[in-house]
Amino acid sequence: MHRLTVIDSHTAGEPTRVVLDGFPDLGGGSLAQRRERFREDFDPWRSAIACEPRGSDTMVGALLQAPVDPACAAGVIFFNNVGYLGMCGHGMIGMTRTLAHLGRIVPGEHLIETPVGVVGVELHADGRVSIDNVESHRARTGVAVEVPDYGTVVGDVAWGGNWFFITSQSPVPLSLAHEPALTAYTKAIQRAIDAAGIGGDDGGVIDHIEINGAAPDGAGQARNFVLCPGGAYDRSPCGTGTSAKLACLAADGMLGEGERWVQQGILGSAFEGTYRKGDRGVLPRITGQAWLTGSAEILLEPDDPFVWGIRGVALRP
Ligand code: PYC
Repeated sequence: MHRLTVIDSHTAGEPTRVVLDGFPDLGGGSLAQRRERFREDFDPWRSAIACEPRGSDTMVGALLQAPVDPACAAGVIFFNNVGYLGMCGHGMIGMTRTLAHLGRIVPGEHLIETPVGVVGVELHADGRVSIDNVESHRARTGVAVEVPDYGTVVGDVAWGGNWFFITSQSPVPLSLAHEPALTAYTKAIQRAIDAAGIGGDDGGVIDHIEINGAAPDGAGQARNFVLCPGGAYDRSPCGTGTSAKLACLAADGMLGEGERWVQQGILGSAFEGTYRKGDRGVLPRITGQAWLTGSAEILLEPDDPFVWGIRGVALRP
């Protein structure tokens, strides 16, 4: 029997499972190289940890790694029910909360290595966490996609640590009661984007679809609905999605440097965002809060027919 030590948390409703011990050695090299080794040689471990029966379609795993740069407090590789994430905002907030719980970091600023670059985190004395995300930018605006049953949908393609297609068009209000309709709509957009071969400006796959509009609760804030690659919607406002949105707002001149943006997710829980100007786009700072939900030993019994998890199905082959 194999044992893995994990700590679970949720950030604004979206779960994170930090893997502390028991994972096979991925060797040295950059976090991007180690993520490729994880993908090629140890992918069943991903589904064993993130998928049912131990996880769920919404679970994001965070494999703790030793950083290459000694100035960093830790390294991390994020993964989910169908694959790997470049960065994960809610996951970084959850992991920071977990490192604080373990006494590995104290309130203040720290650096964390990810496969897409170094991210700054600030643990505040009140338990909130700010992340200084990777530079985010809008690659294209006014991208029109023909979406069967929905017609022409126009949106932006933007990077926030993952690639997003962001539209303000929604067939229904952005409330949880409409989740099945929002999921069906965003899945249809994802299929149309794949069919049209639309990608990021580095050739990266757009694997997150975000609808962004006014919150229907009268708070005067923005609300989003974000479809993640494995077909589940983000319960949080999505840290990388909020970063991509900040890049679009900055490019449109609708939000100034240092101005505060409150971004609700579909549950109504919120992140705060601000940005500084970057070389190419914006340097987003996203603030939110995570709560611990569990501390466990995951057991992998060799004769369990689902020892490697019930695998999720990605929206694309
Ligand atoms: O918070 O960046 C995020 C995120 C990505 C996927 C799920 N959450």
